[in-house]
Amino acid sequence: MKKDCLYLLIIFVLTACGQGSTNQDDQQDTTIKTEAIDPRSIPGIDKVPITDSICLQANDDMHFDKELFKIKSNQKIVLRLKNVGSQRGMPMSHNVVILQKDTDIATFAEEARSAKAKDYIPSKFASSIIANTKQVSAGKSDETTFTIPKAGVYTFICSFPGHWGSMQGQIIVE
Ligand SMILES: [Cu+2]
Repeated sequence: MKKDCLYLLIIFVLTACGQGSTNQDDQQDTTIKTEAIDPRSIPGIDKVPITDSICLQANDDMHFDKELFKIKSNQKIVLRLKNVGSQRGMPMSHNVVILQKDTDIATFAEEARSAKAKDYIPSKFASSIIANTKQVSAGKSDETTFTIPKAGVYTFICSFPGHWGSMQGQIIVE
């Protein structure tokens, strides 16, 4: 009789543990939003030189002129954006926002859409932003500096509504 009870207890504990770990896995799936990208898997990365200045141009076709950069960790980097779009017709403004590795880009961009008064920089996501330039209109430019302490692959986008899909690139930090 005693033995039976012990078996039952063991079965119960095993089942409980099993369920526990399943729940934990489910939770992990929803918390991790973006998988860590292996820098070696990025095409053309070998040919990108290490730089200490990220200089971008943005145009009316909603594209940056460059989309891949390589920098060193813990080094002061200059971030510069020039809007080379037309100053006639319907002028378009752009910015550059460098995001933390684990940022859900689509959610960030959606939040930015409603932050017009803040230059499309959503205050709710302040901790996800490593650096950003101002929104610059055609013919204008803006500059800032930043440092990234941790190696990895970081994404930058233009947070003007509807631009991030085509206006994005990656910074590989070594
Ligand atoms: Cu833009």
